[in-house]
Amino acid sequence: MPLLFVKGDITKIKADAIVNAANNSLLGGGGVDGAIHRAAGPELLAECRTLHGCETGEAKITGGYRLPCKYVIHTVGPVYRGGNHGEPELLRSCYVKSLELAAENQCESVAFPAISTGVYGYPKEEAAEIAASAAREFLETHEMTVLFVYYNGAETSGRRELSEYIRKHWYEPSKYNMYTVREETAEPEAVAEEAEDAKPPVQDSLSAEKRREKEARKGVTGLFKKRKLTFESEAAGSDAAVCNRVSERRDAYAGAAASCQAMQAAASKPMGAHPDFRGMLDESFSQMLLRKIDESGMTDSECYHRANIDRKLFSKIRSDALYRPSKPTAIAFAVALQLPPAEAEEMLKKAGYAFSQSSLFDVIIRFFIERQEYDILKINEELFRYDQPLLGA
Ligand code: AR6
Repeated sequence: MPLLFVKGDITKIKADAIVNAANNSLLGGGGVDGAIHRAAGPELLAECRTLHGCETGEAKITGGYRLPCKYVIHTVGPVYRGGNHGEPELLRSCYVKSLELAAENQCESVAFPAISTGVYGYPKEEAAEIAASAAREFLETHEMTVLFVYYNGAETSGRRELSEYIRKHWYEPSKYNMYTVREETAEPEAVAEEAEDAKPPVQDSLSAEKRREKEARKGVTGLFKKRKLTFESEAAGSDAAVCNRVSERRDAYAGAAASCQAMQAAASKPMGAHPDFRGMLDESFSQMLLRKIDESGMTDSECYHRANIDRKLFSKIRSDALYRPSKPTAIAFAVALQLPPAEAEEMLKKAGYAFSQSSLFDVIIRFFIERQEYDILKINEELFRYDQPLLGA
């Protein structure tokens, strides 16, 4: 049931069915249509001839021939003429009819290109919204994996506020320089030494011997510093290493702070007033998730659908109180439950994670949670645009 985004060429996708953005004749053309016919071979055209065309907004199915899929579903998107000529309904219908055909043919996975957004000129952002909402609605009642294949990754144009937010909040690892690294790692002696070095020289008052001694010391210090700088610039060069170190430390602090708070809370309770020690045990991720689902009034399936998580994974989490989900899965549930920022952070902490400013993924998620925007498909579209892991399965 998940909805996924992939970059690439749809003719290479190994799904049960791929969808072709065809024209009314179904006899091939340019764009994705041309690419599909070229990759499938002439047998596809021969079968298409037997179908006698297709109406706009409808879909027809053929074999996949030399493609790595069982079927090709041909659908004809509307030509965009300003949006007031039934284009949204027709485009939606392309997705719905194609999905229905896939289900009738027992497909477990189906891949779509961005129909009508090429030669037919449909604005990419609007087309992406229609595609996502049609697929989402369909997936509420069907178990299927739907892939949206973006050919050059530019089928949607992205949110300007998000890019501004990222610029402001992302502690971009590649921008780490030795000074920022140093802030993280500086030891008091190093700082003192630097301050000492910055003082103007007072050589006049030194004897020749003392001067020699000082020079020698400076030499050693210089050497030491050089080595230190080398180490630092190496660390700065290895973005991932620096990033990991910093976020590990932040995670550790977050963990320590949480335990501290828990201890303080436990200590502030009067002795003997709480004989039930279960209250003092930490609630696990799975327990918190189930509690939050109950509190929200959602059913389990509503929740995992909204989280873009499949039923099997949800059952695993449900039946194992100590299950430790991946960070994207934990966040997917926080988003599905529409948790405000503090609770989302708490849920993440239960799974052993914390938000970090040095992670682009985290910054994007925070952008949406702070604005209380919980549409997982929109979040995934942006994550996808920035080459980040997607939420859910
Ligand atoms: N894989 C995935 N997506 C692709 C590929 C590919 N190999 N090639 C192009 N796209 P278009 P339309 C994307 O023009 O607008 C044909 O001639 C492309 O970037 O193929 O529905 C038909 O015969 C774009 O976002 O289809 C019709 O006459 C999207 O696929 C007419 O074009 C759709 O672009 C249909 O026009």
